[in-house]
Amino acid sequence: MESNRRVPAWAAALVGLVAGAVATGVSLLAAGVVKPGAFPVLAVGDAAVDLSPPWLKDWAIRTFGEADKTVLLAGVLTVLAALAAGVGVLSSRDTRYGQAVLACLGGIGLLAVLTRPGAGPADAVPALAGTAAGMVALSRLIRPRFVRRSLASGPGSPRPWFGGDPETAPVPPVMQAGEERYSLDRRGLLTGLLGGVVVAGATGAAGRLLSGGTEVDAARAGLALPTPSTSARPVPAGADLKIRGLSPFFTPNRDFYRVDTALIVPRVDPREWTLKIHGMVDRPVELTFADLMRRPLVEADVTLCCVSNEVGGPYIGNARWLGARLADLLREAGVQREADMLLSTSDDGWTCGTPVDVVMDGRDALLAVAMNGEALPVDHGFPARQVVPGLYGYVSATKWVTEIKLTRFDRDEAYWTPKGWAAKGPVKTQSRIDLPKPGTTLPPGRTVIAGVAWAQHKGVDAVEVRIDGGPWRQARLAEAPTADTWRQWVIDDWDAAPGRHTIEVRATDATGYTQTAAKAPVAPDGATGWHAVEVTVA
Ligand SMILES: Nc1nc2c(c(=O)[nH]1)N[C@H]1C(S)=C(S)[C@@H](COP(=O)(O)O)O[C@H]1N2
Ligand SMILES: [Mo]
Repeated sequence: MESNRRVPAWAAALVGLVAGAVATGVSLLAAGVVKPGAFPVLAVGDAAVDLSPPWLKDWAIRTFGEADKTVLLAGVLTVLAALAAGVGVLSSRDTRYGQAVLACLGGIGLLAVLTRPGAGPADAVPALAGTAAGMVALSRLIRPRFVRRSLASGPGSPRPWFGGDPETAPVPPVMQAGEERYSLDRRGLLTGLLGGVVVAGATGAAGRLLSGGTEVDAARAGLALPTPSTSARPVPAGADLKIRGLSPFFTPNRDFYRVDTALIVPRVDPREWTLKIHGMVDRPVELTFADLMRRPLVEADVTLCCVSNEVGGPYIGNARWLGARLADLLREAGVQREADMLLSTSDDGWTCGTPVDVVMDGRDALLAVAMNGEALPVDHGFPARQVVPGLYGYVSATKWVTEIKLTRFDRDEAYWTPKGWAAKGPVKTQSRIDLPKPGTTLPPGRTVIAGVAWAQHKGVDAVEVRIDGGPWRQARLAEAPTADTWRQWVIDDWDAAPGRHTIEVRATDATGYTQTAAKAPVAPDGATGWHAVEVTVA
């Protein structure tokens, strides 16, 4: 395509970008119709999460915290935009090259979509439709029809860029002559690009609307929570010291940490949700959400924490959960003697391995439907998730859970195990200083030191604090309703003298174990070491 040579690189890049946007918009629309999870951009991001090595994931969680997914999606979109611009430039040399690269990109999206857990043939539609739309947009836009004679005189208006058959449209004589008498028809280019942007925007918005899950939000909002058959133990009045800056005893849902591998959280309609309990059981069970809500529901206060929480880190929260006892459900299914693992799977294919004996030992291991008095927030597993006191979330707390398979640890592996995390993950006794905040400057005199300590299902017996490596002092412990929650602690008579100070904390649990000073990283089974905070008194 000789004439294409005169499309300047920046215009060609813009054309590529718009064609890419059209492809993305159309595939988003198709995904809205077929299945939101079949949006290829998302599938590529999901695949990137699954394929990236553990150190990269740890680094991403450490660096971006809970924004890690936004950063990843932004990354995928940036790479996509760069590639689309490249496709535009290539097309301005030879449209076949551009089209070929575009087809390859579509193929990658298709592959990602089809290899997602639970993908069916229909999931191919968004990737195919998007690629086709992108190719059409590219071929329409990259024709040299937005170049025109710079010396053109008379009323000749620029030829239409979109619509009209480029093969039959008359080629301006000057172009045939191959003379360098063209300049960019900015208006033609602009209308072309605008048209593409409109198509991309409209299809994209429609797609978002269709997959937006407004129905799920409505179903969640309309849910009436049954009264518990067993209420939580009353929370002692002294459980919350109500000190400003200290984590409250109950973490409000909006402040509750979120950790999962989902780029866009699964929106599961409770009317379509079922839970299958199968594998090494005598009587496989399939439960609907209505079945679950009709069961006796137990209320329990449980502190959930993440194995990726660094010493002193934020990935911990305490909530009041309402749910069916997993042990009852398992008994109904009849767990066979050799089964020692509950392999649970979420709607988006994530898996989690929980020891059967832990779930059956009488603790409040729940299939939860509510958190702090409301239906589970979508981010926290609506309509149902597991909660097991005493285990890190990655081995217990499956959100959007749809399947529980009874199996054996020597036969099956959950999501994080082959990626370098321990197959079993009991929570390690830990403590954190919330006040004073690290790095702050405080006035001299009486200063409150306060925080939380946890040893779920064992219970915290003591918390000690020391300053500048001096003698350990007993902190005053707030009460807790059970051993399954964290406990607040406080030292309110530290007389802070001017200078720099290091405050350290350590907890002792009800088994008599005192936190080790030895620092261990979060992988493979949880960090150890004492939380230390440095402050300046001046
Ligand atoms: N479906 C699903 N459930 C999941 C995870 C996940 O990646 N996917 N992550 C687990 C981990 S590692 C933790 S720590 C808890 C966090 O639960 P939260 O996000 O409600 O705080 O969820 C667990 N449940
Ligand atoms: Mo976690």
